[in-house]
Amino acid sequence: MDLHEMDRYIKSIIKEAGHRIRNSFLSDISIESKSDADDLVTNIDKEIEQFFISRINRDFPGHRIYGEEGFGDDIQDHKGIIWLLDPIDGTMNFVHQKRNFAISLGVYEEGIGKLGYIYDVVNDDLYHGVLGGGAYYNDERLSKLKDTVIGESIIAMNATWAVPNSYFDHKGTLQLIQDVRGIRSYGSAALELAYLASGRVDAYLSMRLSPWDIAGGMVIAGEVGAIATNFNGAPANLLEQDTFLAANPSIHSQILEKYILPK
Ligand code: 2AM
Ligand code: CA
Ligand code: CA
Ligand code: CA
Repeated sequence: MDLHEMDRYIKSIIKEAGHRIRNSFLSDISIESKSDADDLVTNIDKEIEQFFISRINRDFPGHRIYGEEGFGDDIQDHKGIIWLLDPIDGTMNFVHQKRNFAISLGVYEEGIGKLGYIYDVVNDDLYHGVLGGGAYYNDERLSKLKDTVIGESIIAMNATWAVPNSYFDHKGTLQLIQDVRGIRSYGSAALELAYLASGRVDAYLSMRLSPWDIAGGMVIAGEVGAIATNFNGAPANLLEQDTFLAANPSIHSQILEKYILPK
């Protein structure tokens, strides 16, 4: 695959999708719940996923698509070229705030992330990464992450993980909150990874993310030296939902070992 040519193509369809999403603010959107009352999806999430799929199928026959809303392929393995797409990451923000959401896209070949994109639609800010070619914020090259320490770090984390939950002992995350400089919750995993890559936060963690939430961001964050694993320290497998920690390399293992406590 010609990464340079695909990069140009992807940027143009992402910008077109962003235009469609911004236009949707002018008309009524229909909102439904998925797994529970707070897990929202709109007709725009679905339409944008279908827009990408029709373009990719037309222009890259043979590539497969793994999208949150289920209009793509049934992906059970890493074979060939797979586009991992979240048409709107941060749907709750899209519905309630009309900002703080993103299009998230990663292109993987045989399980290896080659291209990654996170598009902050309302701010028209594009983060992207090319394997071996660097990470960029609106085409400005992002520098490698500089070493830090827990006490001077800002961690992005949903408050849900600091109260008793079924995944991990929340006493660990409570201690982390006390030890770091600050905590931020943006409500979009993709944006949180973009902020890690651009040095605005030093780590992002979640007990429950899906492949399309992290696929694009992993390529971008990887290019500036961030480390991304599940809570067992294993690489994210990108086939199913899992725990997730992406961090500045100087604090990644410390967060896992000291603050992520199994139940
Ligand atoms: P979404 O908006 O695409 O659904 C919010 O903290 C982050 O978690 C968002 O990236 C959101 O993605 C994701 N998220 C929301 N509900 C989720 C769920 N039930 N399972 C997994 N991820 C979820
Ligand atoms: Ca969703
Ligand atoms: Ca998502
Ligand atoms: Ca989504």
